[in-house]
Amino acid sequence: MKAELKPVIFYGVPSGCSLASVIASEWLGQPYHLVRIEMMDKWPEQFARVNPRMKTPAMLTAQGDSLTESLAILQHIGQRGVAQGLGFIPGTPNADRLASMLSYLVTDLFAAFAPLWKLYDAGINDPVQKSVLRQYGEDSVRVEYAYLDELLADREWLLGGTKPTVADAYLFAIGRWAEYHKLFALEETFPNVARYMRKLAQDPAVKFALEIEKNSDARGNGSFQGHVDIAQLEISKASFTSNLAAA
Ligand SMILES: N[C@@H](CCC(=O)N[C@@H](CS)C(=O)NCC(=O)O)C(=O)O
Repeated sequence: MKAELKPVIFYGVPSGCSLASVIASEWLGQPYHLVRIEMMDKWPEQFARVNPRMKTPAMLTAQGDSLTESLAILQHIGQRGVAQGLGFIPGTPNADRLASMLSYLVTDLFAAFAPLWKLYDAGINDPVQKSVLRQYGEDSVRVEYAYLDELLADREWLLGGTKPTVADAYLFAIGRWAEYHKLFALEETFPNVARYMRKLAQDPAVKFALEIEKNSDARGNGSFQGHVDIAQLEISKASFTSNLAAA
């Protein structure tokens, strides 16, 4: 069974950063499966073999290896999607630019939202703690959105090319959190980010990934091969707990 596996992406709802891995898989246009994780419910035990940290996204590659962390998964998809412009040949300046942008997004931008998720997930009741977390989160997000708004002023896509890369999938997945947490009026405050988000929201792969999150039976462009039951998957050790593979 292992050898026959198509890549499998484990995505989390509600509103997970894993949306990016689904969008990128759809843009790649090669067969893949999905496993849905309801993050507010009890997580399936088997998932610990894919990611012992119990976080989404995670992936089983076509070789059956588990791969965790958005950055690694998106780079993996990007390298398979050089022809589509999703990523670049390793060692080239554009590959460096993409790595740099992805690193910024998964560290600085993602981290800016951390206090807001803490507030959301931990059910904090103390009004002082609540207001400190809220203010700190909002201030941090504003700093990053100001940077992104300037960057996007004269470019259609994040890296300035003519096609979206995996970094655009990730920015859409995270960028929607400002609205989720009702932080500010995006259109008035950061018009370039707003325009960018509006444009991506019209993209068929993005629409598909959002429908999937809603648990609809969306079909996508034909590369999605359906959901699979995690219990049916043969899962070896997660990549970061394994030894280096022989070259
Ligand atoms: N460093 C990881 C973080 C992944 C992460 O925190 N995922 C969130 C969803 S966006 C999650 O799974 N949260 C569930 C939890 O922490 O219980 C990455 O970039 O992939």
